[in-house]
Amino acid sequence: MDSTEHRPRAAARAASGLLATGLAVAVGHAVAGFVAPGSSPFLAVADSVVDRAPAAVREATIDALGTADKPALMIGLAAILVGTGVVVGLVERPRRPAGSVVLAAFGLIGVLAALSRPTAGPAWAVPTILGAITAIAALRAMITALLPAPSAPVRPYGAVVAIDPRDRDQRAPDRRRFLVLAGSAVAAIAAAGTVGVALTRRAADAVAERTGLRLPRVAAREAAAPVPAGVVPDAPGVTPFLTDNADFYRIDTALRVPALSTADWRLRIHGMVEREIELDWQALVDREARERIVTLTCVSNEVGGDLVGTATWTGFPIAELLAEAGPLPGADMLLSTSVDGWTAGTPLDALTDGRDALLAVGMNGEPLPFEHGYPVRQVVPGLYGYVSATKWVVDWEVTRFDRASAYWTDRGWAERGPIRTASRIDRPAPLAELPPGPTVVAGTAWAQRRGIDRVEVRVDDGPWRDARLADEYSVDTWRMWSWVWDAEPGLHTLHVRATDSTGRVQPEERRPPVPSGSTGWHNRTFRVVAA
Ligand SMILES: Nc1nc2c(c(=O)[nH]1)N[C@H]1C(S)=C(S)[C@@H](COP(=O)(O)O)O[C@H]1N2
Ligand SMILES: [Mo]
Repeated sequence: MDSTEHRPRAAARAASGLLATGLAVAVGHAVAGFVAPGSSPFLAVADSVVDRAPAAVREATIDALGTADKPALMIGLAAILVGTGVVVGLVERPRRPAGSVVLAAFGLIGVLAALSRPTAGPAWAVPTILGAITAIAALRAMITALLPAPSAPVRPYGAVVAIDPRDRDQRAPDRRRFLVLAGSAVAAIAAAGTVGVALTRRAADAVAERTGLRLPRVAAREAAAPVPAGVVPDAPGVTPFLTDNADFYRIDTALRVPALSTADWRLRIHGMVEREIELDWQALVDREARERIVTLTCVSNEVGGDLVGTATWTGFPIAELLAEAGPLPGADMLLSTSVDGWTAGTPLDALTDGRDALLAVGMNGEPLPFEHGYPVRQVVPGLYGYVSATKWVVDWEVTRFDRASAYWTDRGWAERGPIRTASRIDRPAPLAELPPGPTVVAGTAWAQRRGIDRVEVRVDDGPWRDARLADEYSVDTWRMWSWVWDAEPGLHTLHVRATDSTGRVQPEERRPPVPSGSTGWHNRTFRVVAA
């Protein structure tokens, strides 16, 4: 090719690569603003590097750089991206898209980093994928403008060799087109970058704040009773009594997890009250905190499902806050609203009858994870989450069931949502192939507020047998059980059913979760084969 064209063209190609890489980061960051801040490719990779760095390296860099280790990491990553961008531009050819392959590989790293974050869901891959696709499309367009590929060979017409004029045009670099493309890329980076920063800054602030937040101190008399070892059966692989935050089921309508900081949090208590109250974070945490272990359950849980979990919650009694506002006679519902507009209607008596209904700020000793309602949510023993467990709660209206309705009740779910008695087989795993002989079958059962008094297991059409109940922690937590089955060869189906402390046996009839929670006995089938 023409050597006089070489230098400017190399610079322009490098610029193409840089712009494409910049687009990937900016578009990824902007889309992350709508998904979750942590899903931004740049932030996800930075966070993954921090998490994966061996402790010694981490400490050495923090020693050397003090608190500048985060900015230093960011600058390091930015430098790697600039270098990569230049290379991407220089190696890309219209017919040999090596630069595009490098961008795709970086995209894959970004996707893996985002998906490996502790709270990631499948949607966390989207920002990086969209960023990478935009970048590759832009790179291809710019490089094609700079290095047009001869599209069709020169066609011979009889003895005369004619050059199709369109082919000739396509062979000349189209500087104007390149400049338009590059200018658009700069504008797109600026726009996406601005959107991304605007959308993620508050979130980033909240993330930083949460990391440094100390939970309110809990006086010894308000601490949760210790969990005795006997609350879980002594067998390998049983469901733990306390559910880790990372394993805790998550149900909400939020496409974007709200990132509300404690500084921006307020709770307005109004409606049928003697005094309207507005609480800020400090006014909340200045109160006496308590800690309680409560099992939360989702009304959408199918028979045998896992939309149930138990955590130690740190918070403040809802009853005391309500008492300060002074509900007026005739009020029977607390309509709570989250910062993203979701609502729940909770019977006032469930909040004031002495049960441990909490305005919670901590979950298993940590500030609430964002997905679980940071900075403040409700936890009410005995009621399904859709009528009680408002996350990111900012508004309480004391009202009446005949005047107000809430998000899910407007969509056909029951107005009141007491938790039904349920039981579940957790081990052996579904469809497991087992050797004959004694086999530990274990699981959990719950009937919050009432407590579990009995769990029975049945093999095929045999008689019901009493399972061994693990210790009860409280009537508001699930109760584990185990049963030793003398497994005989063949295909066997085990059923489980629980009885609550009122003597009511869990009904056999299978009903779907709508409108007030599923019913029916859970079963699992196993094949027992002699070795
Ligand atoms: N703001 C808000 N809070 C909410 C919901 C919601 O969609 N939005 N879902 C509720 C439902 S249906 C349940 S079961 C619980 C689940 O809480 P978790 O995600 O912390 O497990 O949150 C409740 N709180
Ligand atoms: Mo739920």
